Amino acid sequence: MRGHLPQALRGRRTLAVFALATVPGLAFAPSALASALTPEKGGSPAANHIWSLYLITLIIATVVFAGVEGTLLYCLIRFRARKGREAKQLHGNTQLEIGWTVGAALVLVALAVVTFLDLREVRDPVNSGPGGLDLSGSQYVTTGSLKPPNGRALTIDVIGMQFIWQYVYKNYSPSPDGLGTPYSYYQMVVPTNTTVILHVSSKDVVHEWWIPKLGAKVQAVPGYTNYTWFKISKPGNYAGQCSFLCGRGHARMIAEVTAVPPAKFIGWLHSQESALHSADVHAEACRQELNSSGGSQSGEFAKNC
Ligand SMILES: [Cu+2]
Repeated sequence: MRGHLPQALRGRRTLAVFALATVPGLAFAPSALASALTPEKGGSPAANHIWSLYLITLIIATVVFAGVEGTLLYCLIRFRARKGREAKQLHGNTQLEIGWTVGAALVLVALAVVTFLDLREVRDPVNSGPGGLDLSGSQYVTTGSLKPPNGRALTIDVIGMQFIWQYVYKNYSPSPDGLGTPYSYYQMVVPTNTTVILHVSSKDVVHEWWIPKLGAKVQAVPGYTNYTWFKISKPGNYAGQCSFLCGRGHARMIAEVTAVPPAKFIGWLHSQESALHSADVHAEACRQELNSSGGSQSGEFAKNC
C-alpha cells in the first residue's frame, strides 16, 4: 500500500532520493574533474586568476543547483498526489519569497565583488623577476597602454595573418648587433620569470591569439593594437591556436610559446638574428644575380637560389 508506508521507511526513502539528487552533482564537482570543467592554468598569473575565479563561480553554482534541484525532487516525491489526499490551497509565502530574492541578490553581489577584484589581477601585469631577463637596458622601457608597475618588460609584437602568427621582438629594434629586428613564426621563445607584454594586431582579417595556459583570448584586429601579458615561471612549451574563424586555413593557425632560462633566450635571439641576416644576404645575392641575367634563371641560379 503506497499511501501508508511506515514513518521510518518514508524517511529512508527521502534520504535515498536526496542522495540520488546530490551525488551526481558531487561527482562532477571541480575536484573530481578539474581539468575537464575548468580553464587551464599553471602557465602565468593571469591564467591562474581566471582559473580561481571560474572555480569560485562553479562551486557556488553547483551548491545552488544541488539545493534547488534537491528541494524540488524532495517536494515532488514527498508531496505527490495520493489517494484520499487533497492539496491544500495556498497563496504565496512572503517570508520564503523575500528569502530567496535577497539570497540570490547577495550571491550575485558577492560574485561581482570577487570578479572585479580578481579581474584586476588578470589585467594588470606584475614586475619581472626574480631570476628573469635583465631589463635594465633602455630598450625595455615599455611603450603602449599596458605596463607593469616599474614600466619595464620584454615587448613582442604578435601579428596575425592568414594563416600564421609572426612574433617581432621589438625591444631589439634597432638591434644592438645591427643585424635587424629579430622575429619568428609559429614558435615564440621567451625567457622565464620575465614579464612579457604582447602587442597584438593583424595584417588582414580578425584573428584571435590564445594560449590557454597563459591567459585569456585576445583579438588581433587590422589597424588596431590590443594588449596582453604573461610571466612564465616554468620552462616548457605552451600550446595554443587562433580561436576566431579567419578563413580556410584557420585550423592550421596554431601557436606555441616556449619558455627557456634567460641566458638560453639571449642565445636563441642572437642565433635568430644571424639566421635572418644570412637569409637576407642570400636573398639579395639571388636578386642581384637574377637582375644581372635579365630575368633568365641559369643552372647556377637554380642550384643556389
Ligand atoms: Cu583563425
